[in-house]
Amino acid sequence: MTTVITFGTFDLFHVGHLNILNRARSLGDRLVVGISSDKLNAVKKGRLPLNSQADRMKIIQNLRCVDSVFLEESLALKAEYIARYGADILVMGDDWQGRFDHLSSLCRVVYFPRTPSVSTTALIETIAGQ
Ligand code: C2G
Repeated sequence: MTTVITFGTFDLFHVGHLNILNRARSLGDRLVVGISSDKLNAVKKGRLPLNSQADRMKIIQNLRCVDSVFLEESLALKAEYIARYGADILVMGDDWQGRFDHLSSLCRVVYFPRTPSVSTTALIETIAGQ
């Protein structure tokens, strides 16, 4: 059984998120998703997500392509999460290209191209401009 792991905030869930999760799942038999905690986002992006971590976890957990979710509490714990969930492959979007190459001694590391023209930031800017 091949286990795939990926990480993200998945705030204001959109088709770019769905595409990468479906592509990640297609590489293996089981997809485990680390959802960035509210606290981690405050550090990482300097603001809280609009949807709470509990709601973001609930949405991702209920997707057909996802087998299980957990809370990602720190960017520095990837090796621990890979070991804990027995991941064979780590998938990230190519905005993270090269950033996780050091984990390739633990599992295969794959970067997929981002879906163009859609992002949580663009959605927030569009809504704010209405
Ligand atoms: N993504 C994508 N296409 C988009 C937007 C996002 O493929 N148009 C991908 C990102 O590359 C990422 C995933 O969707 O792999 C989740 O994106 P975000 O919610 O923005 O999460 P991010 O801030 O990249 O958090 O430990 C790493 C972080 O937790 C990843």
